Amino acid sequence: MPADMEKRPPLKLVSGMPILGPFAENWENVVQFQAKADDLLISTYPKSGTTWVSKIVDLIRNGGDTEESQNKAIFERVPFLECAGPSMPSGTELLDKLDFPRVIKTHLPVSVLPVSFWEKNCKVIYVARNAKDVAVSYYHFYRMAYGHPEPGTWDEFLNSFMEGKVAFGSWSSHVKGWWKMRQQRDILYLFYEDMQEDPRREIEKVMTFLGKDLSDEVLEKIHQNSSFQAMKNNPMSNYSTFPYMDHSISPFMRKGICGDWKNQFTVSQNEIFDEYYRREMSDTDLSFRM
Ligand code: PPS
Repeated sequence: MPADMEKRPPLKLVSGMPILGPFAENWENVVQFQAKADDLLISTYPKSGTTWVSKIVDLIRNGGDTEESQNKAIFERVPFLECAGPSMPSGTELLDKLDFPRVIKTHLPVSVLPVSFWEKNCKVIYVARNAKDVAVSYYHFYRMAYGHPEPGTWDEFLNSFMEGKVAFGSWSSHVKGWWKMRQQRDILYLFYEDMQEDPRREIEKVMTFLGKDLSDEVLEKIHQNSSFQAMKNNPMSNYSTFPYMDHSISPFMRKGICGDWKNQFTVSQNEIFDEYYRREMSDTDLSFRM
């Protein structure tokens, strides 16, 4: 960990949303960020498949050239807009230096996305994942990524998650907000569960959205190189070169499966969560496969 980094700083609020402390300090640069019309935004609630879809987009844009995609880590090729911390360039600094057209990662809900993305009508790929698997993945991520506060016990973390008192706030507002926005904007809304079910089909959806036409052979190469195992073994996509993470506590590329929540939730936690879920999702036609 960089010496000047405060270990596990508390979350701070920006526009009512909890965010990592160092991110809050760079917030003004995020608000002022000037998107360009050909920027592509990858937006997700944390732990929903951001890195996976980033890798797929990167490979598609390079026509399946795996060597090109290897010359920098994925978090440098697809900078994280609101990321900031001591001893590292912020997302906005990385983006200022990146060649155009850029691919940009964000976890921001629609309500606080910098206005330039809307003004420039940027294309967006949104990936959503079922709330139970997100909560489990997020808990293990909190444990290993010490830019976050202590997660507490799993039960405590799950309560914080349901209360929206985790970094980037409420899961349900996030997925619903972007779901609604897709009716007005150029947004490809994907589901992690669909990507698991048929990665080739979802890769083709992304390809079409990006206006590309790649051969079966290239698509198969992209499929292979973006598989969980290939990404886990690849230091350029497994976050092993990123500071502030201890992969010996829990690897970034942890399990990469659907339904891991069944190994983590108790019967009683599941009942309480189902009740929370019904309440939160009663006003939307957005649905998830658990
Ligand atoms: S982050 O930190 O919010 O950007 O994390 P994010 O990339 O959104 O999500 C991490 C979870 O996605 C899993 N993952 C994958 N699953 C299947 N296939 C591939 N290729 C893949 N790449 C990443 C990763 O393992 C995390 O999920 P869990 O459930 O913790 O394993």
